Amino acid sequence: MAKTILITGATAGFGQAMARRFAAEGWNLVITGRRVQRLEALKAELAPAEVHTLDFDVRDRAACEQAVKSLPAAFANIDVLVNNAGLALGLEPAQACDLDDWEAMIDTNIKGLTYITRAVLPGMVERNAGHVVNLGSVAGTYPYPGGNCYGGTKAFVNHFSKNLRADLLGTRVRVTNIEPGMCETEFSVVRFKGDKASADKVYEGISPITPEDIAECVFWTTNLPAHVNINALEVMPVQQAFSPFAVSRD
Ligand code: NDP
Ligand code: 8X3
Repeated sequence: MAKTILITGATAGFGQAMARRFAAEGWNLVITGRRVQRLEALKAELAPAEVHTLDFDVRDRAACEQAVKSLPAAFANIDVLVNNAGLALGLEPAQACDLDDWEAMIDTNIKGLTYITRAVLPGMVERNAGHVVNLGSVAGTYPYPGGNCYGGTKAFVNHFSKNLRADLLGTRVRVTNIEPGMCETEFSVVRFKGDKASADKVYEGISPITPEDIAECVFWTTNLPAHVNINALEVMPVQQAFSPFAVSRD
């Protein structure tokens, strides 16, 4: 029987690439996002794969619960949940940030992720099978100027993922935090609020990770033998690495 994957944020970037990757392998898909036309276009593209679309905002707790409850029987037993919907907004220093941006990141990257997880998890535990894959980030481990609240939300995702594992011990439910570095998707266009020129500069002169690279990581992680749990997978482009500590001298 075909397995079912639910991917939040499948209208762009990683989510869209994952949808294509899993559909090509014969999985049934539940794809979500706010942009309905993109969901429908992706569903049409993925035919004859079995695809169910759900358009809702992950910041809306009732909508998240209702969306999971509304799944038709053929899609209701989720084998893999990918909590991918998320965003960064702004790169200003903390003291100059827009509090609305911070709230949107917290509501999406933290609260939305917990709403969906809480709705899907009981079914996985009941079936004693399943895999929750969260999209964290290198920003959740390594601080950088302007990362402030975005990095904080991804640090939550990192620790929440590990704590889920602690609670799920004794079940066969797996949890993985995927932690990508720089990847060219719509991520930077969203971060710079539609300023495509600034977004393009982020990736100038480097070969960033591609959405297909991350889709491959998720596919590999979720198709390992059932006794193996990848706790976290940190993935960077070769052209991205670390700096020494910054020091401000008098
Ligand atoms: P994109 O901007 O390309 O895609 C983001 C997806 O999230 C879209 O499908 C969007 O759908 C969805 N989304 C955003 N907000 C909401 C919301 N409130 N409700 C429902 N869906 C929402 O970004 P990426 O593919 O790059 O990012 C995917 C994940 O990976 C994010 O969690 C991001 O933080 C993380 N990440 C990205 C990195 C990168 O460099 N690109 C690196 C590390 C992590 P729609 O707008 O239709 O609702
Ligand atoms: C996004 C990765 O390095 O652009 O999560 O902050 S980075």
